Amino acid sequence: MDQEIAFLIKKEEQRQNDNIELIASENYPSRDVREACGSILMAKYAEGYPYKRYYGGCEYVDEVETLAIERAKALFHCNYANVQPHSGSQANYAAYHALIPNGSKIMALTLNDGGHLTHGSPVSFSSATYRFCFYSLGEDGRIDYEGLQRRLYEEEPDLLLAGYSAYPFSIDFKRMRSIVDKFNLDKNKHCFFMVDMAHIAGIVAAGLTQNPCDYADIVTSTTHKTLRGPRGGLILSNDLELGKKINSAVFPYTQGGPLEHIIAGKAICFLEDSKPEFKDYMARVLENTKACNDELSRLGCRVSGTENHLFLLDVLSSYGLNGKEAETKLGEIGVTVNKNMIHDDTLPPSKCSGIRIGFAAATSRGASLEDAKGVARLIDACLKGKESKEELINRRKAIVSSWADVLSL
Ligand code: DSN
Repeated sequence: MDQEIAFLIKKEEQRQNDNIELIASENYPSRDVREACGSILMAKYAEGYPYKRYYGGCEYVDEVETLAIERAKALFHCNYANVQPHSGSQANYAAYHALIPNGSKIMALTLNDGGHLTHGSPVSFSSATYRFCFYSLGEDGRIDYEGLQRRLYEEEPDLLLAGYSAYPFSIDFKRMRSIVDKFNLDKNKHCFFMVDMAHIAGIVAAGLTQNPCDYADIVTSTTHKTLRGPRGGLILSNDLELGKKINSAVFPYTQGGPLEHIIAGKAICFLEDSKPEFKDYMARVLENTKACNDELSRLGCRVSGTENHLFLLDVLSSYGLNGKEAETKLGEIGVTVNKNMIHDDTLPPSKCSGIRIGFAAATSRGASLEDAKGVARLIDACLKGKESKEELINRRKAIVSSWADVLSL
């Protein structure tokens, strides 16, 4: 009926099929997930929680949400899950509220070093509601755990926050827990430890990195990045008393009616992610990301290195371009990335010295190790500006030609 919107959806589908998608926070959900999210469940109001709703007629959505909760708990080996947050930002909002009163102090990593808007950026609710202080990365671009410990004793925060949006290395959650425990003991404090695992949730689900649920008081996530689910948020814990506070913090404190159609999509994604095929997929994501990083390094570029699904390419020192320029040049040949601050960045966030490259989405479509290296060579050729746009576009088309259609996944 609505030709204008139908046309735009078709164009976006075509763009997704034609392009090489390297935005590290994007991915393609399965057809089952998409169908659940477009289902008639979206017509149902269900404020409250399963079997304790403010509306009648919730008998089926109660079962949907219960399945989503149980599958999330099984996938991440924890005792409590809230599947209602509409997004990662809202999950963080509710998690902070459940843990600490307004005005409390949170210690996080800055946005410039790979943090997130909700981790204390001046333009986010987080810095208006809480006092933030920050820890930083070491010279090598990795978390400086000793520096973090020093900052904890200097700042005496009420909450330590880990988990990042542009950090290419594994995170030692176990070490952070022991730093917080020691601080609490030495100072007779009760600093909480929270992890926002939105970017790496799929790697955690596949058992290929430390599970923050084993160490943090609360773990928040999104479901649409490495997890390959619908767009949405998730909160996990092993503390059932805290779980009651999280429930009230999500509804009614920050949200109204849950999106039961999206919760159905989350339930399907948690089931898909529990299969051996998902573990294989996630291992391939890590291999592809490393192959692309290493090939760019072999070509003489300054790259961050990687132990997860993303890495950073310093386009300023490698090509004399800023991140915005590199993003635009690559966009013109159908390679989609985002500009990103790098660890020792000298440019403002509107320009940045780097781009962030992730392989979760491309691997979902079937990108091989050879493709990952080919993508590196394509990026290099494009940013060097030595080939015509037409030649570069043909190279991109050749790489994508064997990949799956995004609607077939
Ligand atoms: N905006 C997301 C990202 O691109 O990493 C994080 O929420």
